[in-house]
Amino acid sequence: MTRSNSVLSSFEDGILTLTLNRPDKLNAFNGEMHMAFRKGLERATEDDAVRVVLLTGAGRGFCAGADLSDRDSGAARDLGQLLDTTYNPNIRLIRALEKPVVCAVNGVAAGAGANIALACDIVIAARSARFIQAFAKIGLVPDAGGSWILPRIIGEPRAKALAMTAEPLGAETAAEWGLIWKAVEDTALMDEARTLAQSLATGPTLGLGMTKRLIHAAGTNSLEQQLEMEIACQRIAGFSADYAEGVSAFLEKRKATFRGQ
Ligand code: T3D
Repeated sequence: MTRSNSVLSSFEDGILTLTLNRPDKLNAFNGEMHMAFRKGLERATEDDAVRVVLLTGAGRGFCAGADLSDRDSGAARDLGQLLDTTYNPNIRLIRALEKPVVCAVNGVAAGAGANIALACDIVIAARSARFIQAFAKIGLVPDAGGSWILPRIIGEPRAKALAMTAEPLGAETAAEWGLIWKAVEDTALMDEARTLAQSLATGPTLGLGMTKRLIHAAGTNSLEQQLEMEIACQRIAGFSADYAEGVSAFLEKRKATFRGQ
């Protein structure tokens, strides 16, 4: 395990686990934490041994968004520039990473903390967790990609209501609305998340990465463009070692051993 002051990073069996670690502040982001998180995501991008990222939080919260405790109330500050250099590069890294990113939301996810979770590929939350678009409470707008992803996955009416009221949304309702994959018992969260990560880490990483790329592209592609993209990706997948192994394993009635290539 390597330790920055604010993000714990451990690597085992193809899984890079990143744990947001400022529990006394419900893992709210300060500058150092943004940089440590970015380092972890860059490692996930560059290191072929990493086949899955598992993101979670230490303590009772997942992430309370921006650390507001270092702000002088009323002091002017260019938050646009702050987003440009902190949250946005990390959201881009999560979305562009051609490997699954599993998010285990262990407690409250507020503001940018909620939207970082929603940028991940498969989100599992503890039943007691809440998602709060807290921005309106302090006069801000949804950021960290929230204004983009919320209407896409839950539709405008619910996205607007969540963003304008800043009402907490419980994990079970979040799952019913399709905002996340599922809500599980608090005590089962990390076991479920690790089991899922282990299964993905022994999966056909190349194909899983292209699956992510295809699903992202579907948001803006026409059917024709998407069909063309499926041809291109399936061509690559069809020449992969994992496809050959998957078919052999099926024919030989055994479990496939995918190498992610
Ligand atoms: O400004 C920019 O950087 C631009 C980018 C903005 C992106 C954003 O994320 S804006 C939204 C910022 N986040 C919030 O507004 C959420 C603020 N927090 C809360 O509303 C509540 O803490 C929660 C609803 C998340 C949880 O409530 P609760 O009752 O479970 O816990 P608590 O008692 O409020 O918090 C526990 C501790 O964490 C407490 O510290 P203390 O009193 O024990 O010393 C609290 O101050 C601290 N904490 C919680 N959130 C933050 C925080 N400290 C700093 N920054 C926080 N965001």
